Amino acid sequence: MSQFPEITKVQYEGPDSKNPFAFKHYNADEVVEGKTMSEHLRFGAAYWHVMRNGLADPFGGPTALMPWDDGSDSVDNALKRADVFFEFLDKTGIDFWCFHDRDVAPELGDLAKSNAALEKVAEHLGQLQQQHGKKLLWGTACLFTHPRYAHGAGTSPNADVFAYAGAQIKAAIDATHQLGGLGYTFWGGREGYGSLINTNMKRELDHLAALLHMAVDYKKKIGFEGQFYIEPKPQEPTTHQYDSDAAACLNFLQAYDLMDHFKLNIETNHATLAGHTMQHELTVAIDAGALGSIDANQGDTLIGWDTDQFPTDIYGTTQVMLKVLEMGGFTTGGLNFDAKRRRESHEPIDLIHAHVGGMDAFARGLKIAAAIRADGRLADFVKTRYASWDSGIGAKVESGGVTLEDLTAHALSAGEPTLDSGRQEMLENIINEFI
Ligand code: XUL
Ligand code: CO
Repeated sequence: MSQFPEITKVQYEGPDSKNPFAFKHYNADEVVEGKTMSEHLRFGAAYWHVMRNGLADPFGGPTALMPWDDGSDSVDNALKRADVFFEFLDKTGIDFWCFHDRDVAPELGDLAKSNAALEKVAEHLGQLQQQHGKKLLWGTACLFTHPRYAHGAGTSPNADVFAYAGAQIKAAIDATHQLGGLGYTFWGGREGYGSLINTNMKRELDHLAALLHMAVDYKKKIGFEGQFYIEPKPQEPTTHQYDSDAAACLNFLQAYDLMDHFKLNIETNHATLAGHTMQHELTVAIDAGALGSIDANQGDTLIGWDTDQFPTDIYGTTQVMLKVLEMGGFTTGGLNFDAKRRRESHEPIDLIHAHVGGMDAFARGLKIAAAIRADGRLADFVKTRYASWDSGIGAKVESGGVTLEDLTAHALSAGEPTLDSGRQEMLENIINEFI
């Protein structure tokens, strides 16, 4: 029985369409800069938001209607949910998906039972993937919901909890591998602290690195070729999370000799919480050769928490797509909608509206970004702004070997530098020409 009977499959109808169930901009097979839109955008749906998010908030319980869900923690219920999820992927035309172990299968009385449940559900998910022609973008382990992880998982002061987390990661990597996952994400929901009064930060970080090295070893051992990602977030749930932003993650990876094995999964709302723009976070990751994937959403600048809204801001999606195109596109990664409906949008069909809007916003961002690149004025301006580094003293500094004495000799002969305008407003106007 269909759970989204209002629609068959969302189709592209073009910008003039008034059909709420049609794409106005996302035309999967349309070619932009030599690739189709679906190849560029690689949309993913988050199992935890689509199937498991009841839309509760700190002041009130769940509102989401899920007529397919009997509310039990049974494997049977988990199997039925999976069927609905793949109907949803078909109808929206989303090619990829992401999951936590505990989204897809229940946590049962003990680890062995939970592992068995995950294996059973993963088998069914594998069949559904085949039938529906969908791919797993990444899997992950939920190491933050259960009370045992209250003090952390890989950074818990309790070694037994650390071991439990390792066991859960092993099983989640197994499931991801079995499902042909293109990646595996580590988001350290509880990897941080509430207060330094009771925290040994150095030991906690050493332990986290040890756990990640074990994951790298295990991945090699079983022949899992998916990309490992770390997802930065500065706070919430903990006061300070160790993977606070892209730069902190890169520093951690470098300090513990993990750079070769990880890329970053950057989320827009997490950038906002870190006090950075998404553009900043993407640039930091790309410049280190480490942008792997994106959790596509947006925050509310009027609320200081992780609201995980669907991306609708065209300016924002344009900035993201400018960066993705500049990088040469995704390889293993994609745009995973780590986004939830508002608590008031409680009907199943709102899931469709939300994703259609996010897909269209990114399709527009892609087209606008491609037009800005074809125009070339922005890139030319930046190139010219740095022209003094292409010859003379600038080129010598870049190729190395220049001393402070050399700089002094140059400054003495060149005299007071003349500065060109940064023309920020003119460049902002150019972007608006295309939006
Ligand atoms: C939490 C968050 C997670 C990760 C996966 O803010 O973004 O859903 O993406 O654990
Ligand atoms: Co996320």
